[in-house]
Amino acid sequence: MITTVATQPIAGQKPGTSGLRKKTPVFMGRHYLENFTQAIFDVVEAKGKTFVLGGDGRYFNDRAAQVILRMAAANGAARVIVGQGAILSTPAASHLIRLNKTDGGIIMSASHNPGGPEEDFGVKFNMPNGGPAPEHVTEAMYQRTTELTGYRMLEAQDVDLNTVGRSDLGGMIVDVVDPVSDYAALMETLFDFPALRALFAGGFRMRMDAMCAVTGPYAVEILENRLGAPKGTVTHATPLPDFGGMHPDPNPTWAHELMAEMMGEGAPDFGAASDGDGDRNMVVGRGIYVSPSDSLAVLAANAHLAPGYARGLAGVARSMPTSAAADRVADALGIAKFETPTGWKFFGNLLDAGKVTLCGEESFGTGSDHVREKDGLWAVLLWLNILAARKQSVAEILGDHWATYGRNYYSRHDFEAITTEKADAMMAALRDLLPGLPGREVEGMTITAADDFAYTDPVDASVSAKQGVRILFADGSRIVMRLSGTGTEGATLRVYLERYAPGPDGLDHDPQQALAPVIRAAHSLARLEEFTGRTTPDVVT
Ligand code: G16
Repeated sequence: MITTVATQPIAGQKPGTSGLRKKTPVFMGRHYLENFTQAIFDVVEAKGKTFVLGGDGRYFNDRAAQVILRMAAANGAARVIVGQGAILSTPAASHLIRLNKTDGGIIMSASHNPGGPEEDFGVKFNMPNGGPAPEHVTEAMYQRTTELTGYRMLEAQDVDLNTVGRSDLGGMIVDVVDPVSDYAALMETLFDFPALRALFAGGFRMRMDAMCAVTGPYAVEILENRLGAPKGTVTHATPLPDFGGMHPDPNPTWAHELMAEMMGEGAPDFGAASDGDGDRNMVVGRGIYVSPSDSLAVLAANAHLAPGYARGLAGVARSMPTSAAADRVADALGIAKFETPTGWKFFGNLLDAGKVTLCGEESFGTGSDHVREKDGLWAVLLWLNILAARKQSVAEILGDHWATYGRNYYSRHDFEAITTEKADAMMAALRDLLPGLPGREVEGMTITAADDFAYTDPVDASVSAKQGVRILFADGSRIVMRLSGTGTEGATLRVYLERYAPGPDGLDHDPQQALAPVIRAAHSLARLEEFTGRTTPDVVT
């Protein structure tokens, strides 16, 4: 039986950089998930449609899946394809949406944010192209949450999501599918699996830290079962509702176990980590960390070595705060380059229009036109394919890259859980300062331009304003500051720092030292300590 449950609008159901993310108890609160889900189904007009559903397995994932399924049936959806156990990595969900030509999908994840009864939960909608809903769609969903008076619910028992197969839920088809197999098959079409098998057979050693999150089953199947990497290559391989207490954010701070191993005696040849929902990646060589901005540039310069990209790239896109290292490769290759706001959703139009093949972000995201999300394991496999083809170490490949293109020293400093008012006041003061900055000298560097980044989408001409403050210097250095759109507690200030060394000298400094004057300039221009009371970042990438 279908009932309409009376409800009232709940304040604050506004999706951020990537869907709606809140503390788990908030999501589990009365009507909270139901209201947002109804808003999604109203905006996408669920009747008669087919959707994909899955999540990263965090606490409340299984219960939320049952609620969303009952509401999908009550709203007249024709069919929902669900990952077994309600599990799907974000890139695998994107692939299933595309493969089955569905009308979109709902992904339950708060990505790299910790999971558990007191941690974070999230829900986002992906479009029929497999990519995150663009701003005008998420805005419409938000508007709908402000006027809801009821939601539609089917009264029914739980669907068995643990067994692959088809069932009926109030007239709606539920297809439970293996979460890994279609994704693994896609990877086989892009990369030289025989060469990768030969690499591992030759004694190549790798460590992949799945951080007790969703990538475990995908990495075990592909790296260990299909490519023959030794058992145990993937660590923390079983997804757990609380990620085993880990903070599943693959950066040097949170993936410290992997970092310690890769920097230590007898380190493996290659290390990698992925995040809660499997779309982020961190890549580490023996004794050398690869910044995400450099990773994108190296992948762009070498992608043609993998079969799926042998025909070359149409173009490369990066988010504005990402370093310009990839731009230098695009210029050298004579291909298009694009600079978008933070958020994978901004790459969708460029990918759909065939303007770019590779995309990347400083926030440990890299991907290509194979899906419409960033893809952690894909990036790891592309690196492996390049290592197999070039027969060099990660350090040698990076060294060659910098010698060819120069080095964009880069780091991001995060200041977390600042009171929202203080962070807003600091950003407002900084914005007021911008018009007067060009020509001013700070730390021996001259400011040439300062603005608040605005983006006009080259495909649909939509404009996104206030996407981050940029301060550019005459020597190519750059400061970017913006507030995170994915946090769930107060404000997170992100300070992005960049300095270019043309080479061939000055390429092997410690990034924090090379960036020291830029860091000091950022703190003084933003009056960071005065506004926030902070002097040292919580996370350095
Ligand atoms: C999301 C977005 C990314 C973005 C990142 C950080 O990643 O998909 O495009 O770069 O958040 O955003 P912010 O700086 O606003 O916190 P994920 O992996 O969390 O979905």
